[in-house]
Amino acid sequence: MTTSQDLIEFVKKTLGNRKFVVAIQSEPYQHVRDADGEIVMQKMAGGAHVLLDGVLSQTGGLMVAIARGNADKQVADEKGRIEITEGEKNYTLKRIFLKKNEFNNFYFGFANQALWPLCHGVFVKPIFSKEWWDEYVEVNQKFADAIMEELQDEDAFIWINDYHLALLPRMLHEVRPSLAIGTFWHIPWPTQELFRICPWRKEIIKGLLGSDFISFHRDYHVSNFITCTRAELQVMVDTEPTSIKYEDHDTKLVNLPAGIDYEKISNTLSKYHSADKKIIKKDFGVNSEILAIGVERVDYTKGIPERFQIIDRFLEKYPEYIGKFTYISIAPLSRQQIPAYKSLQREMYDLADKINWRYALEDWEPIHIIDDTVPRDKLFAYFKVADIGMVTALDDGMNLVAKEYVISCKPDKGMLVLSKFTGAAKDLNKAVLINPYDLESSADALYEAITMSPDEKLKRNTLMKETLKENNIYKWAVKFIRNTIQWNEDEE
Ligand code: ADQ
Repeated sequence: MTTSQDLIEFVKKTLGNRKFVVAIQSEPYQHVRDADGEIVMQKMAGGAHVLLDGVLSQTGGLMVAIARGNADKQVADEKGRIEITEGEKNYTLKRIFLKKNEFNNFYFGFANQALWPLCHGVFVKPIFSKEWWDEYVEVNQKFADAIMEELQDEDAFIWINDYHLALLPRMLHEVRPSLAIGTFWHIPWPTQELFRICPWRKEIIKGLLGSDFISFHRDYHVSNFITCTRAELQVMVDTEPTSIKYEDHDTKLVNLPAGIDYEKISNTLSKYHSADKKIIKKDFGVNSEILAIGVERVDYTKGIPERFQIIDRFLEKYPEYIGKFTYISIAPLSRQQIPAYKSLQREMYDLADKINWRYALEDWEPIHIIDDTVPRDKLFAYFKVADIGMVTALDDGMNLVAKEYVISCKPDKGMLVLSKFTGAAKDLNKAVLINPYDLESSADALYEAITMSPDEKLKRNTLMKETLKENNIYKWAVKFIRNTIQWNEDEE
């Protein structure tokens, strides 16, 4: 197993004098004023920055991200920098401050109403606005400027993250070709039939091909990217190893599924070794014989209404569970400025009301929604006591929650019901896999998970836990850095 210490030593040896820089849209920590006017630091929920905060808090380095908190400026220096001392090691967070209008066009506009639906196969139509696109280009340029301001003459390894920053690799490569640039695309890459509708598809691909190395969670995302690139640009594609040559610059591509911090989660859980379902009763007032849990931002890619319909069909088909089975949804609202998210929120609450009304008993109803983030250690404790973890995403790059549930659950008691359409389904193939669009078979799968014998659960969870322990976040980070540096050095 690769440890945090292995990563630290690897970075020291491999990066040498290069600075370690991470570019990511959302900062992992924001500063806000609380009700008494005091400035407090809050940890943000979300996939990519949870991972990258986990890496930088071990290695140290610089993270460049957009400021979100209303007191972010007050605590930063004149260049927007602040030291993060939450992890084992300090790292510097450099905040980019955007005007409201810039943020709206960049984030709620192009990133989340054009690219997000374009890349997820979930039948939500992307919207392409020239005004949003122009701002997207501008904000990518601001990231490039902020990074170069910090680098001055230094050389660096730059780890760029996700669909918000597709143009940044080329912008940096053009200013300084010697930079080692790796890009991790955390969401799916669509097929050519879908991607070709984007008016700025060439610019997006050209932007990404400024990287020395690009990786995705799954191999079919890599294949889709290559097909799209071939259709749009004059490129040479090599297969051993997979790489694309465009205008004299080679970019290597590999699928590299993200791992999570197995050790840290296990250590956190030791605090809750005697936890039982009373913690759910205490925190949410819910008493349940069979407890299922789902955790995510409210997002149409996560299949939340489908999950409720699966529960509805399950209770209809297996009425012996009425009064015994309870589902808790920990689902903070997100991206509420976007109409598709507002209507999803309405749909989700209406559906939960309808199902609850249908089955409610005097002191029991099947679905409870908690619309807030919860501290991560508490989250793992809830996973530990839940009999069922439910991940029903309609399309998802990876889905870290699925992995967090498997690490946290009691091996002979818990079982994950997992959508086949998540990147996580490859590593977690001993979970009960479902097609969330198929309500009938998914309701049966939920029944199968609930009634599975403790021996079978133990066998399956042990195998999955071993896989997660082996392929952890540190191994992922080492592979990502190694690939980027090697490929960059081969180019020189
Ligand atoms: P996301 O779409 O944000 O990530 P996910 O991978 O599930 O989704 O990560 C969410 C993270 O936020 C998890 O660590 C989870 O524990 C935490 N979280 C979610 N809701 C929470 C809540 N209510 N309270 C506290 N914590 C909460 C994107 C891609 C994914 C990919 C990741 C990483 O969409 O496919 O897995 O990046 O690459």
